[in-house]
Amino acid sequence: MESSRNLKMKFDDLFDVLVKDLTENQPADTSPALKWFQQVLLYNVPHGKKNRGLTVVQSYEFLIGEKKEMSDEDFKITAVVGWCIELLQAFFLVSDDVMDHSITRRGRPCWYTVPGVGLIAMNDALYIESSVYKLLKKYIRNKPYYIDIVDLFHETIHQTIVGQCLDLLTSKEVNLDGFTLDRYNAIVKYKTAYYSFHLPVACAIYMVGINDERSHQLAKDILLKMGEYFQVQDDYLDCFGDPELTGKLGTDIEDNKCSWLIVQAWSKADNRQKEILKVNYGKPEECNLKMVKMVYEELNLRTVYEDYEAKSFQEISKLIEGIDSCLPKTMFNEFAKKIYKRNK
Ligand code: GPP
Ligand code: MG
Ligand code: MG
Ligand code: MG
Repeated sequence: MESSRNLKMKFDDLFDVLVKDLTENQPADTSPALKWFQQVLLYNVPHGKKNRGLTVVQSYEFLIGEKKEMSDEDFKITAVVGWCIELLQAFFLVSDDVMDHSITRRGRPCWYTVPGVGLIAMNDALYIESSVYKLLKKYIRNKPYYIDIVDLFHETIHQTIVGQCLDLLTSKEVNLDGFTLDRYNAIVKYKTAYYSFHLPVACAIYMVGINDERSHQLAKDILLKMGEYFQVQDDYLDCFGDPELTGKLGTDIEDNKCSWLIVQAWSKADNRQKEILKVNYGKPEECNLKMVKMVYEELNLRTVYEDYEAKSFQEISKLIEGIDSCLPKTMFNEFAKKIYKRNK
């Protein structure tokens, strides 16, 4: 099996090729758009952790088994599909940062705040999305799994948009009683878990030729659980993370988001604490933030989170242990290990 550093370097190298695919040999009368889009891609796509993209390649390696080497062709097409997920992620993040009024992303100003960009960012997001299908067509249109992968991308985008809609509508609630754990779980399943966890592995499963409903369902159950856990971490880091490491400044409290922290706080708070949360949650001033964070500290949410992390990791490990199909447990374990106790 390829060392993960080597694999990452080869994966990174492919990006320039894909940028060329999308911006060269196109109709000459679209030239200014192509130049612009090249900047969009360079700014927004390659600067993340790339976990989602790399997972397609790594999962494929696990699925073909220890004994077989991955061919150069296999590497290329799995990496292309991986980059398509990174493009999808860029499409979501460019849009999400506008909707969440965010300031920084991956350690740099959010794209819509860059001088000269503004709301062009909306079209840029759509441009990135539509490019995914250009690349899939160019590289895998003759493969037997082409239709499954294209369909999976369509389904996943739909699920993510539904999740984002739930996230945005819930953040308009004035009554914190609406921030239930059930609502929270629905938001994170749709807005994060499908595209971040289910999509990369499900692509790899299709690409090795596994089509049976049961294997796909089994993988989905475990991956959605991991995705839920990942978004709880994201919510925790929004408030308690180090922006130097996460590359972004939190906005959940100001944005009145149905974050894991407020769901926990609301369920544990006494009347005084509830009053403080009611007055200060969803407000923009520094003093409002401070009051909310004070209640979080009073309720020991850092410890509540650590307990959740340990419990959730155990639950996921148990689910993985129970796998009784051709899917390799190591594939899921590696994935779970990558995110356990993450700080970025
Ligand atoms: C993460 O939410 C979810 C997304 C980025 C999906 C966005 C979906 C769209 C259809 C636009 P988040 O706002 O907590 O992420 P972050 O903390 O990275 O801003
Ligand atoms: Mg958001
Ligand atoms: Mg956001
Ligand atoms: Mg967040």
